Amino acid sequence: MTRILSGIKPTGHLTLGNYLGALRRWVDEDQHQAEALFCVVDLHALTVEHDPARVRRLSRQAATLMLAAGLDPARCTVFVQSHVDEHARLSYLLECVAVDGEMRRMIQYKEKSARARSAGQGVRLSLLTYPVLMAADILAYRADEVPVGDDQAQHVELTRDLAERFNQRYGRTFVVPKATHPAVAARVMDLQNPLDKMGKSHEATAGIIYLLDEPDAIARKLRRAVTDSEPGVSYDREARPGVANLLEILSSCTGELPEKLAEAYDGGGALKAAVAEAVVELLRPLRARHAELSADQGFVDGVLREGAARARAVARPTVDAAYAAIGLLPPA
Ligand code: AQP
Repeated sequence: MTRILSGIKPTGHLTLGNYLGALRRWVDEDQHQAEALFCVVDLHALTVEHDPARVRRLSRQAATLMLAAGLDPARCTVFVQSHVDEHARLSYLLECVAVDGEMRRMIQYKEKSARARSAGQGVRLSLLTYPVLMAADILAYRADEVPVGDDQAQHVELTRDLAERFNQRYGRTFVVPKATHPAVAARVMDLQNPLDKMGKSHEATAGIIYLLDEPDAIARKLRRAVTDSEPGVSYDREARPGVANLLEILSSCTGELPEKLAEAYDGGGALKAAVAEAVVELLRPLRARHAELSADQGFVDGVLREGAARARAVARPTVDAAYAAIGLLPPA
């Protein structure tokens, strides 16, 4: 059976981008079709300036939202990355296989390091090595597929390179995984800046729909979404990124093609209202289930404890094999 691993970083409140680009497919498809592991990748949240209490809170919230969205612990493994030591153990070995230049080429590193510098903050070394830890997350489980949004494709490519290099030098240890992407809304853009993706850690929040936003806030953000001064509605990503983003979000909610949807609206106002209604309805059950689960944290903690035990049992043999293959003396 195909094995799938994917994760969410607790760097902010989960967004519509996280849902349409990743979480929804984990729930609707991946957990039914594969042996699936999903984690809150909390170690990754430490790569930028962070508030410890907030990371802890967001980690719990992300896990609760994953379950609220419909991940079923009877079908898949849900856990927190830092609860399974194998991630950090393997990351170091992969750092010994990766080279400096390939890390500096990563687009996310360039963007986030520039953001840290312009905020007058230091760039943490872990930001540079973050894709290696992500590779460890995937390779430790010998995952065949990594379902991600487009923004993570480059990191999965690096993971493949590191797996192949390690296997070639030290003997076949890892499965070389491939990234898979959803057909539509692989990249949900910021409503205020449709050339930039909707990212949960961005400081300007007006263009971001959070999964726990009230319906009024969702409608307001969509009403104020930046489009253009062209008349009518047409689907053209290059020339009309704002309108295209709205059409893609609507397409993701309704299953209709963006080109087809464009024909149904004669003005931006009507399109925005339709998107707002569709998004509010899409998120309604998730919000309700999140409220129920938040009142039962014992259940969420139990799922995470059990998930970490299962994940550890899967990862340990591979990571132990990597330690032996690279030349480390096993403990007596
Ligand atoms: N805007 C997006 N459109 C489509 N998919 C997205 N994903 C994130 N944003 C979008 C997908 O969500 C999954 C989890 O993402 P992540 O938490 O690992 O980190 P990220 O990709 O860096 O997401 P964010 O929300 O933008 O976080 P920050 O702001 O901290 O960088 C991934 O599969 C991702 O592709």
